[in-house]
Amino acid sequence: MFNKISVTRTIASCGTAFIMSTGMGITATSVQASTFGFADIVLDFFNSGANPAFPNPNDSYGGDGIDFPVPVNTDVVLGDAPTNFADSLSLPTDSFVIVGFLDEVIIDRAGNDLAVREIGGGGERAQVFISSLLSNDMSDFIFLGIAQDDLTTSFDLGSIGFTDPVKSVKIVGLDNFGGSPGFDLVNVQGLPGSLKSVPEPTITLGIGLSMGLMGYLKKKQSTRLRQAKN
Ligand SMILES: [Ca+2]
Ligand SMILES: [Ca+2]
Ligand SMILES: [Ca+2]
Repeated sequence: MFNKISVTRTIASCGTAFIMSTGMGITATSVQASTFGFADIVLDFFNSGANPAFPNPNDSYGGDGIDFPVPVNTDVVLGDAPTNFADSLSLPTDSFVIVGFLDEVIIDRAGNDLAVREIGGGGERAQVFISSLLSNDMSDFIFLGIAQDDLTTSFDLGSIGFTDPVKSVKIVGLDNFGGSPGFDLVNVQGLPGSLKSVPEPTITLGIGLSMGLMGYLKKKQSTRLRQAKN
């Protein structure tokens, strides 16, 4: 099934926060300010309940940079995490999160293209799947590789011959290891040499509108000048 999500965006304040709605029954669980090179939106999340302390499908837990396991918002995996005290979302066995890229796509260039960061060495592993669509339909995804614990695992799209631009990444936990059971996802990144920026529809529209308005004002001004001269 074709499951491309139609995305409409409204810049809520100063262009730093987005209100987003998606089609195809997908609820954007959270959105952060646009961050070039890093995932921008959580497209889907599922908690398997493999950790009995957090039994419900929507329970999201992980580390807040100090304590773990504690309830965290799924959007902790969005954007950059520049410090060692990064917050993280734990994915116990069969739990998953799908993140989307909005202001960039990731394309296959020489060497590694995409990176997944985990925090805390507990031997955790996770499967990484990619899609050229903004999608939460598993049939749109293809397996890329296994991400490891306590470091940034980098992947080469060329290793599976994937030549389309990547827009979504799905991470699936494989175990309940570690103090916060499961794979502790910090963030998902397109590596600098493999990024292609995508124009912001609303901003493009805004520029178009303001250019139109400027043209209108200029016209009005010249009409007024002409009238004054006459
Ligand atoms: Ca981004
Ligand atoms: Ca860990
Ligand atoms: Ca590559």
